[in-house]
Amino acid sequence: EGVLPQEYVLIKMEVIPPFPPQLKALEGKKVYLAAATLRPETMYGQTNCWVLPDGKYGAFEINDTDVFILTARSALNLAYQNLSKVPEKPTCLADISGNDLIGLPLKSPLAFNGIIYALPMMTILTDKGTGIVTSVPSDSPDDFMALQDLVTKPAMRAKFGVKDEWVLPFKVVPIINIPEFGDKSAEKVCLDLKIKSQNDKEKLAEAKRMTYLKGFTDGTMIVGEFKGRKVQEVKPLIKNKLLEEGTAVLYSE
Ligand code: A2H
Repeated sequence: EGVLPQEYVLIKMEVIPPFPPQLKALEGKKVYLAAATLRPETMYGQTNCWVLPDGKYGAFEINDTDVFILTARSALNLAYQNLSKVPEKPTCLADISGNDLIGLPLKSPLAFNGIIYALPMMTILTDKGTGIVTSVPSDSPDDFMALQDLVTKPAMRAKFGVKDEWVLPFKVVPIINIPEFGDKSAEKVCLDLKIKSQNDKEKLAEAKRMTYLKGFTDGTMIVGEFKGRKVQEVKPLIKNKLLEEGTAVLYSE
């Protein structure tokens, strides 16, 4: 962890009822997978959610109605940020493994896709953010490659019980134009660098370096309420809109 705290936006990805057996203890509650992001302006392009199959998660009471699924570590931090039913004390209603989350249907704010699914990603760190990541393959090289892996590898889908209809047809949703990279910057850079898989760490770091800053400084929104405006300008506006409508909360660590 760095010296300065990192502030994330937690996107409330709502689990659509009826709940599967492993979530039955949560019946009647509003249950969300809480995904930590630094790019709230990209939420229009969400295609799925990522969980770590071997990851340990819990369902934590945030207030009288809402339950967040995330790591115990992040639940403890949230409890010290006014995001726990009992102040400074996380209350866990159920222990859940990443594998239990795979295939959950979700409704996520701003996403053009009405229903998206929780899918396995191997490179999620459990000591960063919430351990839940929302997937925007148009603008995130990690997300593009993880989805590409599932799409091109039937054995990987079989291993994790991923149904074909959760990943196929694979459609990147273009949301931001970067003059140098076009409307699907992550896809372009992954192809240009010939990245083979989500585990190609060095090349993915390079892809992220190439796209991350450019998306912010040179990107223009091509969809949504702020279409035609610079990413730099609308990022705080979209963040505040999500916070005000209650579909996201701030989280620092
Ligand atoms: B970002 P930083 Cl479109 N393990 O959100 C691995 N990755 C994680 C994570 C974890 N535990 N928690 C969050 N992340 C991802 C959107 C996005 C992101 C786009 C482009 C780039 C990008 C959609 N995924 O991140 O190490 C989340 O993915 C580029 C780094 O704290 C989060 O923002 O800087 C970002 O990594 C936080 O990474």
